[in-house]
This record gives sequence, structure tokens and C-alpha cells, in this order.
Amino acid sequence: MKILVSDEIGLAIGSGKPVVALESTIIAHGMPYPQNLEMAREVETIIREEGAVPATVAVIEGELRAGLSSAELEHFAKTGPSIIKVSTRDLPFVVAKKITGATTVASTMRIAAMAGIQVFATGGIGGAHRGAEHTFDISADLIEFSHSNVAVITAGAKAILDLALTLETLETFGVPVVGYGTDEFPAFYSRSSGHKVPMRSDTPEEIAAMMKAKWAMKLSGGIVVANPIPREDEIPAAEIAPTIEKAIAEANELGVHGKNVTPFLLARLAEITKGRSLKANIALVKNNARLAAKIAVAYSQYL
Ligand code: PSU
Ligand code: MN
Repeated sequence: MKILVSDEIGLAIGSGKPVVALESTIIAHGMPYPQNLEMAREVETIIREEGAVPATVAVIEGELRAGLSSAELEHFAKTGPSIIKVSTRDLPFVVAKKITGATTVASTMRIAAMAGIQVFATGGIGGAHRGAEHTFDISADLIEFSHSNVAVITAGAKAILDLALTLETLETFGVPVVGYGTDEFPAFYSRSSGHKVPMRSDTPEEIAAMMKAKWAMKLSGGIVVANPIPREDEIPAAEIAPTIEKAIAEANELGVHGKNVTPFLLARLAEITKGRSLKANIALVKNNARLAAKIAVAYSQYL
């Protein structure tokens, strides 16, 4: 299946220049307007500053796309949660029905890989939710890591999740989880989670070399690059923990389930913290975009 790319992105991919994929669910479902649009634009600027080309991924009227126009970005940001959230299981449906949808980490990885893009920046990947041993609510993001050859730069996994179960699942799927400049798996809003990462790297070049080594061995699937939120933007784990408990209790009471869980929790946290969690979320996405571009530049020597 063909991915429609902008001229700029098509040229960059064709000539081995660094490209960084971005997802659209974070825009439509992860943040309110207008902060989501500002974030989407700033992230693209950061990637350019570092010498790479940004490629925001989405499905538009059933077409798989990498690289959105300014008007399209604005459409996703303004329309918000009424745009369908498209994970891998939803791709055939939106393509067949020619629907416009926002791609999650899982479906963005798949489309990026199909387009020939190896690096992707997000905020925080999905994972095993708390209580997953009963609900089986494990994000398709984790499963996608065993399939698509893409390195994903993420601030650990969202603190609303069960991080121990998330790490166990990634281990089962044979996914390298690399701490960037840290020995701990970061917890999205917080730099520290109490969970160790299995491996650590301190340079973009080393991560690029890991990507090259993994795929040269035909070990298919992605790499989690766990990049802690900058110190000045973090909400310490002990501070955010009671708020997360409260939001999860509300979600359970209201019977929120399936694909609505993550957007509900992110929105409630932003309300309860009066925007502080949103501010932290934006800061960590920008931080991930910068590192992603550096990794893409380092990896371009192998292209
Ligand atoms: N990171 C953010 N905000 C988000 C997400 C990631 O900072 O909104 C989105 C991603 O699209 C991710 C999704 O794939 O949340 C996970 O949803 P679920 O748990 O339903 O798989
Ligand atoms: Mn889920």
C-alpha cells in the first residue's frame, strides 16, 4: 500500500536524509486546542532546527499520509476528539471507508515503517494499564514494537500505566528499552519511576548504531528510547501520584474503557492540576523531538 508523502519528505527519504515521524492522536486526543496546535508546530520547528525533516502521520479521507500541510494540522487540532482515534486494528476500516483519522503510536509506527522512516518522536507510548491482569488492557503500541522497525523516542511510558507490567511485556516481545542518559525508566511527568531500564546509552550515535545492528541481524521490530522529561519541567512522582489515583478511580466509576481510557485520564489530569500536567506533557514532547532529530541525523550515515 502506498503512503502519500509530501514532496519534501519524499525527496528526503529517497536521498537518505534524516526524517522524523510524528503522530496525530497526541494532537486530536492528547491535548486541548490551541495548545495542541502550538505543540504540533513547535515540534516540527525543533526537528528542522536539528537538521531533520518532520513528517506528521495521519489518515486523510482513507489515504495513509506522512507530512501534513499547515491547514491539515490545524484541522486535527481544532476538530479534536471527534476525529476517530486510529490504532492498527482500525486502519483497514478507515481506509475502506475513506475516513479521516488520527494515528496512535502503533499505527504511526506501521505507516512510518511502510514509508521508510526509522525514527519517530512521541510524548509517551501506551502500555499495560493498571489492573491489566484482569482487564487485559494492554496498548497495541507494545505489540507494534515487535513488528515495525522504528525507534520511538518517548518519555518512558505514561504514569497512568503499570510500568512494571509494561516493561515485562516489552521484554517478552524482544524489544530493547534504552534509557537515554538514565538508568531508570522515566514515568512521563517524572524523571524517575523506581524501575530500572535494561540498558543505557548517552549518545545519539550509539542509539543509531543499535538500530543498525538490530535490523542488520533481521531482528524485526522497534526500539524504545526512554528519554526523561527535563528536570525543570518535571512533576515529581510523589506529587502527581495521588492525582493519578483520583483520575483512575473516576474513570473506573464512570465505566470509561477501551480507547477512551488514555484520553480521559490525560484530560482529567490537566483539569485537576490546572494545566500543570499539560505544560509538562508539552515540554517532554519537545524534548523527545529534539533527541529524535539528533538520532535521525546520526542514523542517516547508514542510509
Ligand atoms: N503520548 C502523549 N499523549 C497521547 C498519546 C501519547 O503524550 O495522547 C497517545 C498515543 O497516540 C498513544 C496512545 O499511542 O496515546 C495510547 O493509547 P492506548 O492506551 O488507548 O493504546
Ligand atoms: Mn487500551
